[in-house]
Amino acid sequence: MVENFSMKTVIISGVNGQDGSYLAKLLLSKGYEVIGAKRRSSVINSERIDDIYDHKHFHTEYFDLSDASSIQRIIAKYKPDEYYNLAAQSHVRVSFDVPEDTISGIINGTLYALEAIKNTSPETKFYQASSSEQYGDNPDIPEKGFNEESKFYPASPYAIAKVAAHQLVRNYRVSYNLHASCGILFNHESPVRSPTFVSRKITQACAKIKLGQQKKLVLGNLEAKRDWGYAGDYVEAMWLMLQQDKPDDYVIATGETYSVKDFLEKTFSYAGLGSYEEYVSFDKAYLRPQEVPFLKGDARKAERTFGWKPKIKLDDLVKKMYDEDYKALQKENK
Ligand code: NAP
Ligand code: G4F
Repeated sequence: MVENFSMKTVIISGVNGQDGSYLAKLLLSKGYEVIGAKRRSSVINSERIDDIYDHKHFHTEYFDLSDASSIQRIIAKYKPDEYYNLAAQSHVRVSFDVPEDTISGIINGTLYALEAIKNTSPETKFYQASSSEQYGDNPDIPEKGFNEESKFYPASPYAIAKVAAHQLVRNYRVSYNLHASCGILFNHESPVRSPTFVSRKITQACAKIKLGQQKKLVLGNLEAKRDWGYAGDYVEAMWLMLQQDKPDDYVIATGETYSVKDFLEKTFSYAGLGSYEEYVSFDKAYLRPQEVPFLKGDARKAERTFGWKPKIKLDDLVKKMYDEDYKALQKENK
C-alpha cells in the first residue's frame, strides 16, 4: 500500500519494458511513489526492474491494455499525479502478424486510460508514448528532420494505431481540458533493449561472435535509416513534458540519422572484428511488408521549451550497449 501521502504518485504502464524500467528508476530518484502496472506472464519477466522491486516506494499492480476495468481500477485507486501510457505491442514487424492485438491494445488502452482520468481523476497529467513511426514513409522530409507539424504517413498496423492514439490524446486535451501530452520519440535504445530490435540484436551478436559463441548474424533490410538515441535520456524528456504548465506535443530525437549498415560498421569496428560483411547474412523473414526508409527528428521545440538535449549520441550508445553485452556474457561463462 502507498504509505506516504505527501509524495507525488505516478502510474507507469508497461513498467517491465525498456522505457518503463528507466522511467521508474528516474522517478524513484526524484522522490515519487511509483506504481508499476504490468500484465501477468507465465514466466517471471521483471529482470529490468529486479533492482527496485523491494524499494519501499515502488509497488506493482496487474493490468492489461485489453481490460478497461483494470485500468479504471488502478486510476481510481491511486488518483496519480502523473500517468505514463507506455504499454504497447511495440514491435513494428510483429504488428503485421498480430494487427488486431496491436491496434486494439494501443488504441483501446489509451482510450480507457483517458476516460478513467476524465471521469475519476481529471487532475492527473497524462503522457502518451507516440512514435516517429507515425511519420512512416512521408517523402516530404524537412532539412532538420520531422517536427511536430510534419504529416503522418503511417506504414504499419503499429504506426496506424499510434496515430489514432495520438489523435485521441489531442482530442481529450482540447475537449476536456486534460493535461495530456504526446512525446513523439524517435528510436531509443539501451543495454536492456529487447534483442528483437535491430540495435541490440547487433550488439549482442557482435559480443557473442567476439567470445566465440556465435558465428553468423542474420538480418533484413540494411539500408533503412534511423535516428537512434539513448533511452535514459529520453525518459527525462517524458518527465519534463509533464512538468510544463501547459500540455503539448514534442519531438524527441538526436537530429542525426544512420543506416542499419552504419550501425553494423560501428559495432563491428568497436569490437575489433573487422568487416561486418564476413559475418552478416540476409533473410527476407526480417523484411516488413511496407518499410519506413528514413527517420530523422527535429527536437528543437523540446530544447526551446524545457532545455532538453540528448546527452548520448550513436557512437557512445554503440559502445555502451556492446560493453554491457560483452560483460554480461563473460560473467555467464565464468
Ligand atoms: P517495450 O520494451 O516493448 O515495452 C512495452 C511494455 O508494454 C512491456 O512491459 C510489455 O509487457 C507491455 N505490454 C505489451 N502489451 C501489453 C498488454 N496488452 N497489456 C499490458 N502491458 C502490455 O517498449 P519500449 O521500447 O519500452 O517502449 C515504450 C513505449 O514507447 C511503447 O508504447 C512504444 O510503442 C513506444 N515507443 C518506443 C520507442 C523506442 O524506440 N523504444 C520509440 C517511440 C515510441 P511484457 O513485458 O509483459 O511484454
Ligand atoms: O529495430 P527495429 O525493429 O525498430 P523500428 O521498426 O524502427 O521500431 C522501433 O522504433 C520505433 C520508433 O521509430 C518505435 F515506435 C517502435 O516501437 C520500435 O521501438 O528496426 C529498425 C530498422 C528497420 O528498418 C528494420 O527493417 O532495422 C531494420 N532491420 C534490419 N534487420 C531489422 C532487422 N529490424 C529488426 N527488428 N530485426 C532485424 O533482423
